[in-house]
Amino acid sequence: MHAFSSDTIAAKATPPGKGGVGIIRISGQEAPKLALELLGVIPEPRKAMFSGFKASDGNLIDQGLALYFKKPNSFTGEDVLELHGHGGTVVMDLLLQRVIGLGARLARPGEFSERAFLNNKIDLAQAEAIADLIEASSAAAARSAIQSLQGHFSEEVTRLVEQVTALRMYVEAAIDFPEEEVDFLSDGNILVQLQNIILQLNKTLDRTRQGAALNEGLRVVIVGHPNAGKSSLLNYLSGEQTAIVSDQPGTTRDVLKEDILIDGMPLRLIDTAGLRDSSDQIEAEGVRRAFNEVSQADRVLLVVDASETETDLERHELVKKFSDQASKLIILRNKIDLTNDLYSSDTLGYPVINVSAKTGQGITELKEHLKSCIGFEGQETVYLARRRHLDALNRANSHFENAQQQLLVYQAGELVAEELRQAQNVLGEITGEFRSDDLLGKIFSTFCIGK
Ligand SMILES: Nc1nc2c(ncn2[C@@H]2O[C@H](COP(=O)(O)OP(=O)(O)OP(=O)(O)O)[C@@H](O)[C@H]2O)c(=O)[nH]1
Ligand SMILES: [Mg+2]
Repeated sequence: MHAFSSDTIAAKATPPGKGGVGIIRISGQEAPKLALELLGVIPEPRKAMFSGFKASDGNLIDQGLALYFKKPNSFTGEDVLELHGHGGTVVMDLLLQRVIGLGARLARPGEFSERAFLNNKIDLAQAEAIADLIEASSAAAARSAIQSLQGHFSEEVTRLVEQVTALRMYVEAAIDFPEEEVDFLSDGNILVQLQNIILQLNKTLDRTRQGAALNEGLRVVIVGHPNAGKSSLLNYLSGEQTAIVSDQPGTTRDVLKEDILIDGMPLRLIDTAGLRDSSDQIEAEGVRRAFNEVSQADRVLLVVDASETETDLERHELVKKFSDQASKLIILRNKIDLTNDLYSSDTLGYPVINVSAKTGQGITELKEHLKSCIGFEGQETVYLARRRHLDALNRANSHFENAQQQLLVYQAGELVAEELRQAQNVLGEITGEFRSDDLLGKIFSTFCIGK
């Protein structure tokens, strides 16, 4: 289905409804012939031409600007004709029907971008950035999307792929000359290069993680003992009474999700069942689900009671339990309105914020902290990315770590080469160099028509 098609495609590029101007975009080999029928001439490429748009009987459907791009110098890499007419629903429909009547067919969602990809005008991450720029829900997301669209993210990935390719060649050469293999593998050069790649990858991973959060919302899960005030916090942050709050421990059993914006930054808040050993089967299932959410979260808000002292926190059962999620953990001392014993622990190694889900004390600080987690409004360049990219980078990372182990522990050249080969493929999925039709279908079908 996504094999290259030679059909000429057409769609309205402007949004549905009325507007001052409406644009119909046509791409494919029939575009020049269509121009001749509709305008009477093939316009000079890249020059706006004012013209009538003719119906089959020679009468005008509309008049406006025509723009012609000759292949390969167009968005799709094919001959492209754009008709900028008046943006009325009926007149646009008539024009589109006329174009279809002349042999074009209606484009599928994302088909223009897909052709641009298949003709090597943009890579897959750039194509995704087009959709993400259009969908951007904040200025920061839009700024990052344009970074990705310009190819800065892809360039970093491509640089990594080049480094991996060079290293692979080096390792494979070593395997081909077995008498020298051991020397090759132990001369330290491979290890240095490998560690360098891992370092680079982790930098990219950091920015991609931020970009994915900016794009798809930071996943923030709220956990803690029963009655800590988790649901109250969800309600306070979302401004809605979504969750039931009561002084009965074990009130929340299901996982509750609420999408909110913090000053334009998208966030998915997840409230969970209070963590305790429970003989109640339903509650125990809720606890299991809470742990599952933690493993998928970008940030974990661990809500504790403000009456707990700093020493209590150091010994806190849940702080210990989540220590493997250390980089995600934020400790919230809730119900600070009852104690007013403010402190932020330096010894704990986690950010500690004093809050009250009742009075709202400390909530601004919490919001600022969450914004800074993903560099929202920060100075650093972030690429707008998707979970798909993040997943690929993570998988590449584990192949590199395996390669390092094969090298250091087993001196197994063949296995090092194999891990590098797999890492290279995984990285290639990001830019679409290594791809399946399934993946393309999944990505482009979520675009809207005309993109
Ligand atoms: N004074 C005060 N009371 C609070 C605060 N946050 C929550 N509470 C109260 O603490 C009790 C428990 O609140 P919930 O939000 O239901 O607690 P939870 O952590 O969701 O509890 P479970 O769902 O049972 O795990 C309720 O009576 C809340 O009104 C706070 O910041 N200050
Ligand atoms: Mg609750």
